[in-house]
Amino acid sequence: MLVGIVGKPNVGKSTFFSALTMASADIASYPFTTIDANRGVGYVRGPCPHASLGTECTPNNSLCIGGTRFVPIELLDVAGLVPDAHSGKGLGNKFLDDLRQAHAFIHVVDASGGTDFEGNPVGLGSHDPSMDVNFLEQEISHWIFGILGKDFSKIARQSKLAGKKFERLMQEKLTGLAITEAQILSAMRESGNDQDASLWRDEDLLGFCRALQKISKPMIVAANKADIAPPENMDKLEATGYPIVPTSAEYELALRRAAKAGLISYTPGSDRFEVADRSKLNASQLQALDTMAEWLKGAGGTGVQSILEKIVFEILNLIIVYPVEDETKWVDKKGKVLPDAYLMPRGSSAKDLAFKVHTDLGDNFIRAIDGRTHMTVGQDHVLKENDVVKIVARA
Ligand SMILES: Nc1nc2c(ncn2[C@@H]2O[C@H](COP(=O)(O)OP(=O)(O)O)[C@@H](O)[C@H]2O)c(=O)[nH]1
Ligand SMILES: [Mg+2]
Repeated sequence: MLVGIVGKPNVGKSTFFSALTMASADIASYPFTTIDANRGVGYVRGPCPHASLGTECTPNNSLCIGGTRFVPIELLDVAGLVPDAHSGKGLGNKFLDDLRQAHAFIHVVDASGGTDFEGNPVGLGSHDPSMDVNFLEQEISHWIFGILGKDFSKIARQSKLAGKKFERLMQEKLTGLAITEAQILSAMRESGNDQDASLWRDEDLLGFCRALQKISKPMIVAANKADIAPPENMDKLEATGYPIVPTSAEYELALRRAAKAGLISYTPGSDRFEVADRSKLNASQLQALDTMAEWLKGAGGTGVQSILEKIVFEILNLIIVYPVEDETKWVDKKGKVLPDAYLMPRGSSAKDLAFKVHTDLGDNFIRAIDGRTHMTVGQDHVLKENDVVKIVARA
């Protein structure tokens, strides 16, 4: 799962990325990966089922701290995007290339209104941030249009004459964009373009690309710099109809740093923190912490951790499930307890999980066993949040 952090320059993308990928003191004691300067790992959280087992777990692909399972999400800090990037403006094409693999985007905007369209600093409140919200989706759909447009009439002809599946040909054309055939079919339905593709006009294709962007690369807006944003800007952003979460990347980063240095105890996502020992801090540190504490209380948290969880659990609509080899002890072949946490789309079946673990396991699927009820279930059995499941397959 890869989430791209996107937006124009100077809105706080890198601050956001640093905060999300900064391991807390607890996490840092586990081996984890920083992939490179702008690719790193953040986490989403769920309650670990080990509590109901009565033994500790021994995770493999995720972490467990105090009963909370941390499931890694790859994050990409993308170079700043300016309007008309799809036609090569700014770092346009490099930027778009970076986004190919992303499954979703966090669009960071400067809710304080202190940066213009190009990302230059301007007086606080002088730029309306709601003007920034739309352009990014347009860039992405124009970019998809640019890729399909060139060969579209050929694809349409091929599918008609050779009887090849249209969505298969389209998907091949979009190879590497992390777009599935099912998403292409839904985009055709949603944009009302499900008739013979050789009859599509340019605007039909663009409509299709818009729908495909929304379905395959969903977006959530981080109304960043919320710590200094005028309230009316939040209202303007809300009025765009996009999912909006007020965030302060700056505060989140400061809090994670302070926690790492042992000055405070702070759980990302929380609306409070504890100062370890006030006598160890100087007056300006204390004042900075008090300002943040006051703001956090009103805002309910910095929004940085919660926006990642919102996009994963609510917008991508994923659930965490745990495949095991032994449905009574919840272990794998090597005896590791609840080794792997998988993110699966809500509504996935037992067989989908088998395929996710390994193609062979999917191909040879016989049945599954629910680790809690010990009931046997069939391939179509729909998985629930936090399920522990054994897959039985032909050897
Ligand atoms: N007040 C405030 N400033 C922020 C926040 N996030 C980032 N900044 C500041 O905005 C400027 C640009 O941040 P940066 O992360 O480099 O933006 P990028 O160009 O989008 O990657 C820096 O001066 C940051 O300190 C925030 O949440 N609140
Ligand atoms: Mg940056």
